[in-house]
Amino acid sequence: MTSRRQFVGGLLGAAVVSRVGAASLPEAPLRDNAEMAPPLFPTSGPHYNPVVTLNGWSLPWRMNNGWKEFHLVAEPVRRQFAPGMTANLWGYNGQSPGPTIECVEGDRVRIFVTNKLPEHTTIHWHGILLPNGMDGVGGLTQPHIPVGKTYVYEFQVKHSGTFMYHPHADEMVQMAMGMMGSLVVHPRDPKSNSVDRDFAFILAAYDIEPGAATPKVAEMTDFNLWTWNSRVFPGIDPLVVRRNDRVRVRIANLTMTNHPIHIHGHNFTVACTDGGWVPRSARWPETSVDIPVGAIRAVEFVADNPGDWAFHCHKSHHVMNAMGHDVPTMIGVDHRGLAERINRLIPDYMLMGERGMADMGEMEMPLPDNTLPMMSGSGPFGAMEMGGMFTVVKVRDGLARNDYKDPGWYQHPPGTVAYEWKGEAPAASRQAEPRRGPADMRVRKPGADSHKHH
Ligand SMILES: [Cu+2]
Repeated sequence: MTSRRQFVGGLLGAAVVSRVGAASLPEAPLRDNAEMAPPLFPTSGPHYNPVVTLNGWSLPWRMNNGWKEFHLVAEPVRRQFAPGMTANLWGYNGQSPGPTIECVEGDRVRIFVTNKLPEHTTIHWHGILLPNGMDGVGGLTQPHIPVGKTYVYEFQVKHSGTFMYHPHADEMVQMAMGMMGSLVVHPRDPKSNSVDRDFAFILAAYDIEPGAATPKVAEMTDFNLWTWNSRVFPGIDPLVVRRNDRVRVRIANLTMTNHPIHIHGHNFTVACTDGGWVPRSARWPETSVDIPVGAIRAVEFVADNPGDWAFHCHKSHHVMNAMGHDVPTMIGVDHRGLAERINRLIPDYMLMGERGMADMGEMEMPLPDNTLPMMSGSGPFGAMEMGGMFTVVKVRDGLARNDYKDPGWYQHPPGTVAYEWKGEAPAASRQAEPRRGPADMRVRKPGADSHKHH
């Protein structure tokens, strides 16, 4: 007790909070679906432009004597990855990832954490500068939160930026099961680093066998579902932005590998990491940003190019859904007649891959229940042959300020879409055969006196 009172006193000077102030638990709002919630505007304290969490939501809070109080409940959840596939995960307040926590630089934050998991847990506030005993490392800075118990974290938020929260207890299992959430601290001055649209999501990877629903928690490298906020394309929300909006996208990586996230039709700069804001003079233009493991990058761009722009991880295996990685390469193999013969034995059998794998984006091969096709999604021009870490930035004229509704596909102005050449096929020019002449073939014999040849 004494040490706790000393901590609070030391942090806040005279404004010591009585234990009675923390005695009643705030409500723990729940969510049972993966739809994007509208931004949660602050009802108290300094104004800020709230973030929008892809396929997620921000956690409501209550004010209590100058403290912003949140309540997280760690618990098993059901999370739909995309229509047709739902997983058994662990998360917070009904979903995985947990709700985004938003607060303001200087806020005094009190977060209640109730453990409804089958084992103990803690929460670490990744990137936040706080007193050691609030850091959430089980065994090192606090006892683990036992099953059924509620612990309280209290700290004053010292700097604005992009952070996250996750357990620091049985980490391999708890993070493989989806326990994570975004934590955004807005600057106290609303004009500082302000943008018009501010998106957040976390990169997470799962290994769920086709037909199964629970991740294999011991997997180290061979994941088959590459997700943004525990969603895969075509289940990931588009980033809907108004033309000429200044846009920020905050991306945290809790997978076991790096992800080069790439935008089409625009360039961006890295404006913020989990260490804080990048000085403007130190930002340079990019179209891909590599997000290292356990790190966060917030990129910013001006959405001045109307259209439907792909936004995705540039590792081509991360824009696919569950598949075996032991698929043989069949390009160039002549299958003619083979499918017919196999079909006499196995009626639904399909051969694939001899012309590439694009056919898989369109065909309907029977899949086990609760399994997504490897490549899916269709656009206005056909199958998109994507999955995993892929979505679309939809830049449109004339959207309302906080309108994030999917505006449908981009209507291209006439004459601005790649088109088929219908004239005579031109003779293809090829690079000339490399010249092979005596001059190129001249070699020196080992040991020969080279001077004689010149
Ligand atoms: Cu990736």
